[in-house]
Amino acid sequence: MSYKRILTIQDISCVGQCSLTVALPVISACGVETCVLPSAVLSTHTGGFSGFTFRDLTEDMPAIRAHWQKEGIKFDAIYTGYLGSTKQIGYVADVFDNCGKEGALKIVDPAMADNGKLYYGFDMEFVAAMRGLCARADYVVPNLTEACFLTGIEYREKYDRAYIEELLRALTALGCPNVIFTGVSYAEGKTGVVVYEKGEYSYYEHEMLANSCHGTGDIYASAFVGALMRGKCAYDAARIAADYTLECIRVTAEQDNHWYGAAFEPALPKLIELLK
Ligand code: PXL
Repeated sequence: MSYKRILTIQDISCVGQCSLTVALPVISACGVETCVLPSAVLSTHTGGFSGFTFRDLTEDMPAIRAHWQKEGIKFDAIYTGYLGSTKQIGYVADVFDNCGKEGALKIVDPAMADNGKLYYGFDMEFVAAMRGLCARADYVVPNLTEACFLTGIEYREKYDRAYIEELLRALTALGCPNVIFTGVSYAEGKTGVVVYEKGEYSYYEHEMLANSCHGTGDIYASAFVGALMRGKCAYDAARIAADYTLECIRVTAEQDNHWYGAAFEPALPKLIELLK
């Protein structure tokens, strides 16, 4: 049986341990062929560095897609992360429509916000376009802030299960049947991930570590996609991704002044172990 081939669409931050520099090694370590469509090239990510360069690759996308179509190149799944422009989201929708094999899974990480705020450079027009992309996805992988921007529900730091369920219903009302909702915390010292599949709610709770790192959303979503493509069910993929991300955060805490990302590389053997 041939192994799976996926396409991931997100930026290359040359330095910063996020987006493609995470997705490529993490999904490859899961034993899945990982093809890329870079959305933009930045010298670093935008979360803490200043003066970074940004080359938007929006206008390269239609020709890349057309070449793949001419060559008959198709993918078993398409997974999107940080995108470079509002206009680009339209081209990504076109890739969804034309580059997936029959039944290809579409996974959208609406990577655009955290801690109650949009990332640098994004606006409400981008959010509206991202809402449309989520409507075409089989799975969306938002954090709390992204879920709030997508649904228009007010962001809260303190919440209960009723609030999370309201967000889940509003997210699925956008048109996406399944939500992998990260960073949901109901108890002090604990956090976890909600897996909401076709209206069924399940929750994987784990320890909340004292340190947090930039880029863990990308590590999480990439490990989730890799595990899903290895044939795990959504709940198991969500659990494996959570355990791996926790290990990455633990390893990062042992490093001196590693502020710009998570040290995910030394933890890759753990991910491979979790997949067995
Ligand atoms: O980790 C999300 C991400 C991806 N790519 C770029 C970013 C960020 C978050 O800040 O700036 C360029």
